[in-house]
Amino acid sequence: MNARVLHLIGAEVGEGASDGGCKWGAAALREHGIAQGLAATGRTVTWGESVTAQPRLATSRLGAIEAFSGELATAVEKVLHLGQQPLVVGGDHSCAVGTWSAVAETLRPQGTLGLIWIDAHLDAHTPDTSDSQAPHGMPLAALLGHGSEGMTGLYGWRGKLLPQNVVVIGARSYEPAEVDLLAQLNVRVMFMPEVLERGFAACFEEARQRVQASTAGWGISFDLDGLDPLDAPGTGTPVETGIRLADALQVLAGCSQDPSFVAMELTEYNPLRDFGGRTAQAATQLVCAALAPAASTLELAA
Ligand code: HAR
Ligand code: MN
Ligand code: MN
Ligand code: MN
Repeated sequence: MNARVLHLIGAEVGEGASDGGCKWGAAALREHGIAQGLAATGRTVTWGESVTAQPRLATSRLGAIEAFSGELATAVEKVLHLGQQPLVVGGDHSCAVGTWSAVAETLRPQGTLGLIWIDAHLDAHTPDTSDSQAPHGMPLAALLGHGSEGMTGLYGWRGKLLPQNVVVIGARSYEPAEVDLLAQLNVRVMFMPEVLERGFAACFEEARQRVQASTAGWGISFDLDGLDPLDAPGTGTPVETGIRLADALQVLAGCSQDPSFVAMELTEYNPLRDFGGRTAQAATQLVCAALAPAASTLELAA
């Protein structure tokens, strides 16, 4: 079973998006009982401090995200050094820079980081290509080493993710410059038509094998807008025809039991658009499925 303490870190950031509602996502999920839900699966759960973006201290939106990324990375690194498993609860998806930079830095003595990126978007803009200039449209490019110095250069090195170690699943809303960058780098992108044709299970299995091969550890960055808005309407930027919740729950079940699974991140929950709390429920179910210890191995270990 997964005996590691699961350590939730709130990433209170909405400044990366045009609609700042995701800033309240972590607090709302905490209020909703996401930690209690996880504890009920049998995991030992702790919720430390949340990290809050401070736009007033920055001269630009990008500057605010850069400063926040460093602070979040420090919090995530601390949790990893304790031997615990981080679950970063967003927050807009710009938080991925801090989360995965810290994981990559911590894994560095052993090897590289593998990452499954579930999202309706590609998040592969740089400040040079983005029309919206929204930093939450840039974190994947930044982790691959492309973008502003403040987003790419945490810990003094670039390329936290190697192109062959990341797979994007569920993309269906993007601009040509993002497709070009990822194609040029040879990143495997499973666009939504492929997911619909092959099924999410087959896609996730291929992705898992790829991110596990020759890496020192792997994780999942789950942007809730990867799900179909029928199941998760409460996100910053919903896009129709996504991954169905029932499929995601079945496929992610128990994936953190893999000894090389290091961390998870859940992003883009916007409580201001979550009428009736359906998305908070979906988000809770998702992390519970992915992070639950196996009932059978739990008995073996006892
Ligand atoms: N591609 C658009 C932009 O850069 C959309 C931004 C991304 N939104 C997200 N990220 N929710 O996954 O403006
Ligand atoms: Mn995203
Ligand atoms: Mn370290
Ligand atoms: Mn998205």
